[in-house]
Order: sequence, then structure tokens, then C-alpha cells
Amino acid sequence: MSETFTLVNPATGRGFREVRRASLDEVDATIARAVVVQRAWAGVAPVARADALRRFARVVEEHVEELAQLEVLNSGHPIESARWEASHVAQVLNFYAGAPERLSGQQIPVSGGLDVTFHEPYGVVGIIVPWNFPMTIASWGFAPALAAGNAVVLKPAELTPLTAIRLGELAVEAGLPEGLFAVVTGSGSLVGQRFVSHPNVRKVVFTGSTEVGIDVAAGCARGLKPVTLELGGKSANIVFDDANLELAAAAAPGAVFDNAGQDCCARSRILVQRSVYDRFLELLEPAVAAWRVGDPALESTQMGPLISASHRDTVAGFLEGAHIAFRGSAPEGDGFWMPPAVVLAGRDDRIARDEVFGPVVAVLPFDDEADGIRLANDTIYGLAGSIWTENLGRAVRVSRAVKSGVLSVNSHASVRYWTPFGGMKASGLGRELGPDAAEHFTETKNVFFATDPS
Ligand code: TAP
Repeated sequence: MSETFTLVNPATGRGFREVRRASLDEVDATIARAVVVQRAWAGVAPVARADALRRFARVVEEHVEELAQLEVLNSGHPIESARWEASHVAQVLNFYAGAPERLSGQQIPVSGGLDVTFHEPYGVVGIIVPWNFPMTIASWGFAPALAAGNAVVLKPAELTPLTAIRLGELAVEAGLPEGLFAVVTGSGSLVGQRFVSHPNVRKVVFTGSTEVGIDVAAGCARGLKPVTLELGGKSANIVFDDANLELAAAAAPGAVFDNAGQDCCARSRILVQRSVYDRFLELLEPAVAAWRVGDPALESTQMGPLISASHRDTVAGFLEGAHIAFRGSAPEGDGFWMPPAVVLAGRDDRIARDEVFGPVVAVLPFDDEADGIRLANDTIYGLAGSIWTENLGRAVRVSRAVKSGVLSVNSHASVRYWTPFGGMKASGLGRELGPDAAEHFTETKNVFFATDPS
């Protein structure tokens, strides 16, 4: 493996920068330094840790435009999305800056003394990030982990390291100790695996494919270290015949084609009640035609290119032999462009079962509520999903019956930093974000103080 990796602008297909691959010795040295820095950080007064994270948040806020432009260049995200993502990182930091002073333990009644619990940080936490949302997914790990008194070593995806590298620099500019939040670039098989196998990395957070996630979990099991997994999805957008069909159809393209479908929460299966199936498709077609695919630098753009040529080939493979009902448009040229596609699928078709991770949606009919629930759950995954109905009782019944970690009714919103996020079944283990995330980066210690030592 060469010592550097060439970054390619997905909108032009042209290489623009070389990034170093860390060696095993460098990874080990970074972890060793993190061990030392973490001891001091855990001893910092909670209010001072909170202040440090608020300063980090402010510095990120001051660099939103720079971070957003890096994401446009490196990942092809539309500029408006990239600005949202960079602001989101600052908000996540601000939110978890409130955690150090709120990590309260318990006082438990025990005779003969005082029994209390402490939330102790793990030590060094390893965070492995995919290429689809390089900034936001990184922050979901590093902000609560730091707040809880841990050090963080973070590995961005090799394809998209630029915003993570910059966030590492901004942490130091904001006054966080050097080495407390260390970004290590390099391959998953070397850097990522070392986080898994190194005895001094005491917890791992992995986001990416289910296949690699299973390997990571197996490696963590060998080291008896906890792991949080955010994996793939095949989320259902369930449209009942009592839904506001106009709203449901207008919202459907954004729910699956946002970030060119490279989103673990993409509603990549639209399940439509048979009685309104034709009408829904009639409404969906103009909404897909209006979806603006183009230059990610333009504020009017809703969807940019795919991340790489090879990923585009993989996505295109799903369309071979598929019954494409209609497509949107995309620019011609050297970038990794692909027009969105709407496919009419059968329940056993590969496109209705496997995660495509591209701008492709499978539409399937269902008969009644029970059949809709059965179809929604007919997948190994269980990350997100949406339910469109005007019937409150149905909304409650179906949202309790669909086995997914994050559901929305008459909406596609999945991600808020103050509500929990994560998947069931093959979509993952554990939860990120929400009020409890900092606690997930601690382990409980129980201490009994005898009042009458014997
Ligand atoms: P993965 O191969 O799973 O990569 C995700 C992260 O894990 C990257 O940082 C990767 O590093 C690292 N990694 C790879 N092999 C590893 C190993 N053996 N040990 C530790 N870390 C390792 O995903 P991908 O190649 O980016 O995408 C493949 C498919 O995964 C996609 O098509 C999609 O279906 C799914 N995916 C899902 C998500 C989410 S959010 N659930 C995100 C991305 C991809 P390098 O890339 O630097 O090698």
C-alpha cells in the first residue's frame, strides 16, 4: 500500500490532493499520547470541560463556510447541505458541552455507610467514520465522548478525510489539549483495525457497512470492549390510502435522493397501499423530475454526484434488468453523476432487499395495514422509516409495529442531535445522540463508604 492516498473531487473526477496514510507505529504513538492526555482531561473540573467544548463549538461556528466548502470539494455535497452539516457539528458540541455538569451518579440506600455511583470515562475511544457524512457522523461520536472525559482517536474514511482533519486542527485552536482529539488518516484495514485491536482503546464507535461492522464487533468482543454500530438500512416510506398523497409524493424524493441516496436513513423502499398506488406514482413523477441534480457549489442544487466511479458502478449494477418507471436528470461530464431512478419492484427483487446506497428507489404495493407492516419488516435492516396516514390510531399502531430505531409520521426527519438515533436488527447496536449519549461513553462505578469500619 502506498504512503499516500489521492483525493478526487466527485463533481469533476479529478484528483486534487494527496493525504498521508498513517503507519502502525504512528497509530500506536497517537493512542499512547491520548492515554496520557486523557488522564489530565478527566481530572479537569466539569465546568472547565464544558467551557472548553463551548469554545470548540464557537470556533467551528466561525469556520462553517470553510468546512462546508471542503465538503463540497471532497464529498460533492451540495453547498447548502454542507453548511447545514458544519453548523450541526457546532450544535452537537454545544449540546454535549452541557453534559459534564450533568453526568450525575446516584446515592443508593445501603446500611452501614454511603453508597454512590460515578460515571467514569472509558479512557481512549476509537471512532471510525464512513464517507457519506464525514463531519456530522464524526461529531456524534467525538462530542459526547470528550464531554464524558474521554480522549478520542478518530479515523475518517480514506475517501473523505478533509473536514475531519480540519476539525482536529480547530479543536487545538480552540484550546483543547494536543492529542485529546486526534484525527488519524489511513486505511480501514490498518488504522481502523488497530483501534479495534489496541488494548488501550477501550470503546469503539463504528459507522459503515454491516459487513465490516460485524468484523469490528467480533474484534471488539475479543478485547471485551464495548462497541456502538451504526450500519446500513433499507428503510420503508409507507404511504397509506388515507394519507395526504400530495404531501407524501412531494416529500418522497428528498427522503431517498438526499446526499445522492448515500444515506443510511434513505427511504429506499416506498410502500404504497394498492388502492392509491397509481395515483401516488402520477404525483411522484413530476416531483422526481423537479429534483435538481447538479454542480454542488450552487445553492440551488439539491443533489450532487456519487462519491466515486466505483461506487457509481455498483449502484448502476442494481438497475440492470430492473423495471425503471421513470428517472430524473443529471449533468453529463466527468463527475460521478447519476440521474435518480424510480423502480417498480417485486418483493423478492434484489433492489427491494439490498442496500443500494445510491439515488434509486424501489416502489412496491401492499394490500392493507397488516400487509404494509409485514412488508416494512421484511428486511434484515431496521434503521429508519416513515409512515404517511391521517389516521392517528393507525399512526400509533404502525409506528409501534415497525421494527426500526427511528421513525417519523407524516415527515421524513430522522436526525436531531437532542433525540436518540440508531438501528435495530442488522442496522446496528446502541444509540447515538439524544440526552443519554455522553453517559454511553462512561462505565458505572459503585463505591461503598463504610461509616463504621469493621
Ligand atoms: P465500510 O467499508 O464499512 O467503511 C466504513 C469505515 O470503516 C471507513 O472509515 C473504512 O475505512 C473503515 N473500515 C473499512 N474496513 C475496516 C476494517 N476492516 N476495520 C475497521 N475499519 C474499517 O463502508 P464503505 O466502503 O465506505 O461503503 C460500503 C457500503 O457500506 C456502502 O455502499 C453502504 O452500503 C454502506 N455504508 C453505510 C454507511 C452508513 S451511515 N450506515 C456509511 C457508509 C457506507 P476506509 O474507507 O478508509 O478504508
